[in-house]
Formats: sequence, C-alpha cells, structure tokens
Amino acid sequence: MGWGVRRLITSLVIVNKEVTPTRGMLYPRESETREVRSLDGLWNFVTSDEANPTQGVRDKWFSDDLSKVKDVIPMPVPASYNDITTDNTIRDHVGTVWYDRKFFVPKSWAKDQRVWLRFGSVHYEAFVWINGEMVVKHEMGHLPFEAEVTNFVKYGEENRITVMCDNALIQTTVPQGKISEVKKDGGVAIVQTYTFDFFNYAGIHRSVHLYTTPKTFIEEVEVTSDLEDSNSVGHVYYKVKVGGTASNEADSNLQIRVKLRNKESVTVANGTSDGDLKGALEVKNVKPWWPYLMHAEPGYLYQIELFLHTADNTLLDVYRLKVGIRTLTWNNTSFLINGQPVYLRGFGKHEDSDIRGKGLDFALLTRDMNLLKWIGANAYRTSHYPYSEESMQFADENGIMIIDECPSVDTDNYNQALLDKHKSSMEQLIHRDRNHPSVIMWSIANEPRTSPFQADSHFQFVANFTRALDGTRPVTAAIAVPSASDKAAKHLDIICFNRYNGWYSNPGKLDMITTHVVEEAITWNKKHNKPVMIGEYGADTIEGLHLLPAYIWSEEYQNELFSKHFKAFDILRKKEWFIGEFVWNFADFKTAQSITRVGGNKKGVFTRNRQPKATAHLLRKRYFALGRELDRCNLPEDLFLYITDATSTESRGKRETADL
Ligand code: BDP
Repeated sequence: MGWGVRRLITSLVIVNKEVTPTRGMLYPRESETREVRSLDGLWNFVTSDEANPTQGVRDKWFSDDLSKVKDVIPMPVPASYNDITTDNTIRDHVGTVWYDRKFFVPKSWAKDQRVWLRFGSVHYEAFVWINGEMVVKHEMGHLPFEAEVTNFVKYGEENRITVMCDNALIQTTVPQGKISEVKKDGGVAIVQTYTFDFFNYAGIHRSVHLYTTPKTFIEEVEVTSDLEDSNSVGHVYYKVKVGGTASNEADSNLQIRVKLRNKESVTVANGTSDGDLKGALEVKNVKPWWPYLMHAEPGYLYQIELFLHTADNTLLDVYRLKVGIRTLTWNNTSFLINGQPVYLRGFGKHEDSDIRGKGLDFALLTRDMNLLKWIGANAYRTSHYPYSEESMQFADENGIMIIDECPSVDTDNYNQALLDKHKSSMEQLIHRDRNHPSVIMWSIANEPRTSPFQADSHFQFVANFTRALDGTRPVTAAIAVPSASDKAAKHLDIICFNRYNGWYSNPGKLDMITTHVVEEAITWNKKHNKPVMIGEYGADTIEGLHLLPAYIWSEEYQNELFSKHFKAFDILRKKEWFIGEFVWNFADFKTAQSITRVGGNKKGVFTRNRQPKATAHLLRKRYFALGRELDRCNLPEDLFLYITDATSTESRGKRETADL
C-alpha cells in the first residue's frame, strides 16, 4: 500500500504464473431489472504529506469526514486533480490523495437485490471505504473495478464514500517510474520520475456508479461473431456467466433467452441457451460491421438482449449490449476484415486535455470522433493505456478500428512482479473490451526496451497469455528498438515500429526520410515474415510558427515531413505486407516538464484544443485519397477548395483573343 510499502522484488528466474481472472464488470446499464446511479460531481479532496503517504490509513481518515482532518477543497469527478487548482504542489504531488462525498441509497434498493459500486478508472492505485469500511482496492490505472456493497450501504439514509488514490510509480508498477529524494530549499523533496512522454495525471479519472442487480444476475457476457456465404449470413455466439446463484438454483436450472434486434429494433434472431448458458444465433441478410469509409453503412450494430430465466419461467435479470458482426483474419502478408484486406490509416492518441487532464469528458470524446471522421482516419491506437469504455462504444458506433493497448510503456528492468502485473493488465483489458467489434488488435506494450535477453521470455509470456485469452485478434506491440537488437517482435502476429526520421534522427533533413522508412519496414518484414505497419512518425510543431524554407518546429516542416513519409508508405503499399500508417500524434498533449517540451508534446496534427494545424488539411487529403483508391469511398465536397475554373478561364482567354 503506497509507494513506501510497494517493494521491488527482483529475481533472476522469472516464471509464468497464473493470473487471477477478473469477474463481472459489465458496463453499468439500466434495464427492467437494474438501476444505475451516478456518483459523479464535486467531491471533497485533500492531499497527504508526501513524506508520510500512509498517515491517513494509520490515522483512519476514512472513519469520518475528511473535513474533520484537514481543510478540504472541491474536486470534480471524473477528472485528474492535477490541473484543477492553481497550486503546483497539487499538480506535482507524489503519493496519496484522498476524496470523499456523501450519497443516498434509496430504501427501495434494500429489497431482494444486490448493490454494486463501480469505478471506470482511478489512477494509479485506489483504496475505497464506505461508511468507514474498506470495500475494494485496485492497482492499475485506466481499467475499471467494482465491488458488491449490499451489506456496506445504509438504505434510505446518508452514506459516505472515501477514496485514497496513490499516483506513485515504481519499477514494479505498470507503467514503471522511479521515486527519489532530492534536496530542496529547506528540506528534502520526494520526486517522481518516469521515462514515458506524457504527464502522470492522477485521480478519479472516470465515472463512479452505484448500480443494482437481482440476487441471481448476469455477471459476464462474452460475444463473438462469424460470417459465411459471402458475408450474407452472420453468426453471433454468446456465453453467459451467472453470479449469485442460490444453492437451489444450479446453473443447469437457469437459462438465457436471447433476442437480437437490428437498428430498427426488429428482432432478427432469437434462441435459448444450452445447459452451459451459451448458444448461437444465425442472422440471414446480415449487415456486417464495417470500418468507416469501407462501406456505405459503417459501424452497424445489433443489440443482443439477454433474459435470465429460471426453469419455471421466472425472469431474473435482463442485460442488453450492442454487438457488431464481423470477422478478422490475418496471415503473413495481410490483415482482413470480413474477408477484405484492410489498410489502416490513423493516429496514436492520448486521453488528454486542458484542465481535465485524463478525466472523461463527453464533449472532448465527441469532438475527437468528429475530427477523426473529418480527417478520414479509420483507426487509432489507444496509446499508451486503455481508453474509456465510452470511447470504445463510440468507436463501435462509428466504425473506427482500435488497436487496444495496455498501460505497459517503456517496459524495462524485467522482474517477476512486473511480468505478473503486465499479464494482469492484459487480462483486465481483454475482459473489459473483448465484446467491442472496433477492437481489432491487442497491443501488449509501447516501446518496450527489448534488447536485454530478459525481454525475450517476458514478451513471449505476455504474447502467449494474450493469445490464450483471445485467439480472435492478433497481438502486436509498438517497437522502437532496431530490429537487429530487438528480442520481442518474433512473439507478435503483426509488427509495428515507431520511428522519427527527420526528427529524432537527422532533424531538419527532409531528404533523409523516405529511403530510411522504406528500408526499415523491409528489414522488419524480412526478419519476421509478418505484416508490418508504422505505429508512430511525426514532428513537434508550434501552431502558427511559419518558416520558409521549412525549418523544424514550423507548420511547413510538419507538412513536408509528412509528405516524405507518404511517399515511403506508397512505395511500401505496393508490397502487400505493409498494412498501415499511424501519425504521432492526434493532438498536442501535456508531458512532464522538460527542456525538450514547450508546454508539452507538440506533435499533434490538432492543437490540444482540437483545432487543425496546417498538416491536418494535408493528411485529410491523403486519408480520403486512400479511402477513394482502396475502398471507393466518396470524397467530401470541401476536400479541395475552389481555386480556379480552369476550363472557363481557358475559354474566356480564347474569346478575349478573338475580340482583338
Ligand atoms: C515515442 C513514444 C511517444 C512519445 C514520442 C515523442 O512512443 O510516447 O510521445 O516518442 O517523443 O517514442 O514524441
């Protein structure tokens, strides 16, 4: 508990241990049998003394209102706490902070049901008490956790929830960081450092919900799909786990009745589960889930309705979820969706914005989706951690393909505890996201340090573990170590490399990009005989800085650097195995303070405020041109602005000559 207590356990022999599987965690949804209440809003907030991070636990700050211990300030939930105030000691606080608030639970919830408390995510480690009793703790940012609180809440009365959140990153956390003590004016400072290039925002980042389920309830749903007969017939396979079964209600006495509805709410298939609570539905004249711009109706979703019944026909629970029907296949040279080769064109992104940090924000989410569609992208990678469940639902609806990444970034200093947690992060991610049609690949790390020999077995364990949990999607990782010294890529299904030609290598040299990109991609492919894509390329660009001839940090330079990469990608596209291009980054974002970062990382194609830099317009032309060439999509009318009516100018010219 707390950075002071988490210890680095190193060992020479690293073994592949079992990971405790996640349970439950269905996205909270209302139904005939379920109610949902939000605990979002303004909470009370205090920081602890950095030198004494466990003081609050020892002194039992959770046993009464935080305001009794310290002066509290209001803190919005969901949001990172770092940029809300004007106080740099809060922004840069290392260690534990505390939140609390009051809430009511209706009397009606006391009867014959269960009450659950669910957090969309807290970064990095969370400890939660209700009315002074510990109900759940969870380590790992960006992933949900929940606990049954039926016996902890008071019905028809006021309750108090207290959360302690610890942002400390050490060598056995995912991601890793280091904490040191550094002399400062008048004392010693606790300093957090990390090698990854984004600000270690912390707090209650996503929504907090209370929800009810019946006593016996649908605990988990797993859905997969298939297509046959030239994509005209679809199959949906479902598997349900029931929780809270009373002893007289063995699973075999329960059944799931299922309906599948199309967008118009018409039932297109129905069925009843077998004794193992699983089954298959067949959909004739199916509308497959297609990526954006690959089809006139992208992101088509059905709704699966699951009714849990007892054998004597009593309805116990109802849960609904959207499903897309699609196939994914891959081999040494290509990646196909519904049997069609896919060329990925997109971005690495961040959950990042002014004031809110990494806090869930529907306005931002919606704006980002609108910009992705405006620019003609069909994919993004959730660099460098899982994004909100709401953003995954958005991607499903819009046909945006997701490379879903766990929070392992700059993985280094391999050790047993790290491997266990890395695998756990993949397990939690797959458990959360396995039903999203938008998820097309799992990314098990970003830029891990893969030259040391320990990286070989570490990544073999993580990649095999990922495949064992989900064999329906390929495994990738964004690798930056040169192929000659890398020891991880051989364990992947698809190779993704990050490279900054014209920026970190040969800055300012626009004539040292195209050939380098082509040669490196070929080298990766030759070495592993697998599909290859570029996961990151780009240049920091200060919006409004114009320099001609192009000079680094200017909008002209970002434009020209992109264009040189486009040329390389077009050479590579002729080779079947090159399957995608991802810009770094979608938008400017905040980083730790550094002399190489002016207010953060400026490699965005959009500003942090989500307005286009000049390159956004260039990239838009390319992404739509690719959509036109590869998928015959329509081009937006404003893609090419009117410059001159060449024909009429020409004829006017002739008339003028004749008039003479
Ligand atoms: C890459 C990292 C990314 C950084 C980027 C950069 O994957 O997180 O933000 O470099 O330096 O190596 O801009």
